[in-house]
Amino acid sequence: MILPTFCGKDCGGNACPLAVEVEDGRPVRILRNPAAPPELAGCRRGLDLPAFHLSSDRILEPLIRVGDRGSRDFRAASWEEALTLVARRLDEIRTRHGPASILNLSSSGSTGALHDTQTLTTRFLNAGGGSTVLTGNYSNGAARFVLPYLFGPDAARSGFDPATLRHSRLILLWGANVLEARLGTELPARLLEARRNGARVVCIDPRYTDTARRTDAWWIPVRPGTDAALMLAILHVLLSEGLADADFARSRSLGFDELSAYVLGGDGGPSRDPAWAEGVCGVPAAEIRRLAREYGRTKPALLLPGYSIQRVYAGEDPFRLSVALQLATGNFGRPGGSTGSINNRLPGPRVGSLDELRRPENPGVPVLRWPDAILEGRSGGYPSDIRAAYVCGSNFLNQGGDIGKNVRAFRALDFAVCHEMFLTPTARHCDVVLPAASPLEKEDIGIPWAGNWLAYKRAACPFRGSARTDYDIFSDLAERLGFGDAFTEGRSARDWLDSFLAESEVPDPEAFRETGVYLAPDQERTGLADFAESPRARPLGTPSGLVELSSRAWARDTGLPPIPVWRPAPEEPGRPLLLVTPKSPLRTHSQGGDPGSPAARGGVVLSLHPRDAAARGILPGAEVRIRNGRGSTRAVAELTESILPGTVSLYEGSWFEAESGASESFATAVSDLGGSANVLTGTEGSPPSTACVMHGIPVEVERSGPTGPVGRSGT
Ligand SMILES: Nc1nc2c(c(=O)[nH]1)N[C@H]1C(S)=C(S)[C@@H](COP(=O)(O)OP(=O)(O)OC[C@H]3O[C@@H](n4cnc5c(=O)[nH]c(N)nc54)[C@H](O)[C@@H]3O)O[C@H]1N2
Ligand SMILES: Nc1nc2c(c(=O)[nH]1)N[C@H]1C(S)=C(S)[C@@H](COP(=O)(O)OP(=O)(O)OC[C@H]3O[C@@H](n4cnc5c(=O)[nH]c(N)nc54)[C@H](O)[C@@H]3O)O[C@H]1N2
Ligand SMILES: [Mo]
Repeated sequence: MILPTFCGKDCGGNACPLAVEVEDGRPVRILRNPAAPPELAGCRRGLDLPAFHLSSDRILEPLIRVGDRGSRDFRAASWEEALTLVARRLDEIRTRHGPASILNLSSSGSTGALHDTQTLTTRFLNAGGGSTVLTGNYSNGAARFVLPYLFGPDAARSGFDPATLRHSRLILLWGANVLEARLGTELPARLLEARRNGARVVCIDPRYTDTARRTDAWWIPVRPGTDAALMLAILHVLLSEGLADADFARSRSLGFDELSAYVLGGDGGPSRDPAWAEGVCGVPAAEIRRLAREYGRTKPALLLPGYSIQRVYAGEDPFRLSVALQLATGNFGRPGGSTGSINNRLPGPRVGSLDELRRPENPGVPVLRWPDAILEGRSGGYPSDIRAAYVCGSNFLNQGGDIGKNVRAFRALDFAVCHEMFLTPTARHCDVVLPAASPLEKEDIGIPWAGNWLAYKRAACPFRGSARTDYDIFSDLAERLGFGDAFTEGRSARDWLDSFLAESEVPDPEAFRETGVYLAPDQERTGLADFAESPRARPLGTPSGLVELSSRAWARDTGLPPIPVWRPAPEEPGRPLLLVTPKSPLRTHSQGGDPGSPAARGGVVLSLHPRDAAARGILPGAEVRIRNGRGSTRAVAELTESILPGTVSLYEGSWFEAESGASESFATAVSDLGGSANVLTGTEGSPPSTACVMHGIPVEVERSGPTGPVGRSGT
């Protein structure tokens, strides 16, 4: 039997239309969905769905912790016992300390119109009286913070459809590794198509990625966290060599002249020219000039900023400058161009989805600061004293900054419960772990990360063990806690899906359920094209009606200059290397980040330049330690010319494994054996958005263990 399916992972695709071949209730393999256009192809992570579903590491029954937090000591329990315990503990804590004493620690382990782990958790907690919630996100927190200052509410339609790449002559992938770390299902195919049609691709990235290799790109290695300086210098060349379309920019933005004056040194500071930028970002001045000239002369040019360039210190400004560059070159809002905003900001097809039952009174904490909020509470200036955490679809102990602090925070909780498929580092710190259904065990409507289409899947396989869907777990718990009706509104999962389709623009829901794909009529939208065409007739919802490159609101709210400026990160003496922690092409975040996983091929690798290795006596394949003041972790050295000297790279998502086991105090620097990048990152974040800083982390690397190769086994 072959059925339409999709992963529903928060992987940059989310709902790639796939098909699964099932035999006797077991998934055999994943195929392309024949009803989907070839551009909507899946990736290797989708092909791994059966392996995850069938994995012998899956949790198949409820677990109750019997050892220390962080240990693997759990005992199996019945659903009855486990849910009775969870209901009792949540009820006690909420009654004694109020709803805000429960922290919603959910994320996007599963996405979809119904089985969206974040929405389900929020709905459950809100139906029961509320909770403390997390604000912003780890993905694009700095960009989301700053874009409304530029575009007002129109930030929500500032992206582009990937099909518009067919018009592009030049494509600037600025920290966007789209063939390995997807930013939408369709982008890889459209990028390769544009390349075949002769568009030139530029990859601005400290690593020479597969994306650069496969598009034969012009590689511009840049020091992590310095893109704003490079952007300012490009603007300098455009302005001083008469390549800027100043009339276009002036008529569509506020502050172009103010920004130009800053670039030219009119603020009394240095001229932000290529020679200045070379000293900051490491790109030779002559190369910057060549890039600026090619960018200024080739139209249309599409600038796609990856989220990486804002997951750094002062990551707000590169996003304002990418918009400024698209305005300065006249590419803003033109087909084959872009606004310079994040790509997935265009509305998808109309379809119903589960409602969070919003409670505006819920106190909020910036996501990066969740451990601080637990540890410090109201006395530390946070809005609530947190006693319990509800974890669902997240592995935040591993994925949030500063793992040592995250462990301390979990230890300070009275109670923590989680729904999981695997015993992740976060799950190991919970009191109760409830077995969650796999993507192949659920029926849902898939809402893609980007694009004007929808996917659909039926439950292809029966539940393994006693796993249940998050919806069913929450329904049961809500019933026990006395708010079952508020949570379910008397509907089954099937009833909800019927109602979502009834509210949708999908003309033939039965055909959609059969094929698993619906394409909306317009597949080639250019965000803010109407405004770019006639800025007076179609003003934006900003105070000036224009793109606010200079924003009074920004200056008022943040105390920073109204225009984007270069804000250097604080230096850390003795830590000369800058660590980047990008996405692995093999996995979605930490899913498969454990050594036994089907996606763990190759072990934990630190990529570094031979020059940096030689200076430290590190041979290829040697075991190394990467350390800074927060902690240290371990990897196997890969020496490569495909990385800028001075930068080292460790994929995010490997599972944390404390060197001295669960008994360690974690009061001082944490020693990790698992290759988990976040023992090295912090929770301070980038001012003013408090967004996470996960690239450009100052570290030192040293040889550890035997001097010779230890093979690629990793941990
Ligand atoms: N395979 C895979 N793809 C994914 C995901 C996944 O887990 N796995 N997750 C999805 C999610 S949730 C998100 S939010 C997005 C995130 O997407 P991004 O944030 O764009 O992804 P990253 O891999 O962090 O970074 C992309 C590239 O930027 C480079 N880079 C790092 N620092 C800098 C810098 O300072 N300047 C420049 N110019 N380049 C830099 C990295 O070397 C990397 O090649 O990815 C999505 N796609
Ligand atoms: N150092 C560093 N850290 C990073 C990043 C980085 O670039 N560098 N990237 C950040 C980004 S962009 C993001 S979005 C976050 C992601 O961080 P998380 O949101 O924590 O993502 P995952 O690690 O994928 O964890 C999702 C969990 O959900 C579980 N799961 C899967 N399906 C289901 C289901 O149906 N139900 C339930 N209940 N659980 C399920 C999975 O097994 C997995 O353990 O990580 C951030 N952390
Ligand atoms: Mo993300």
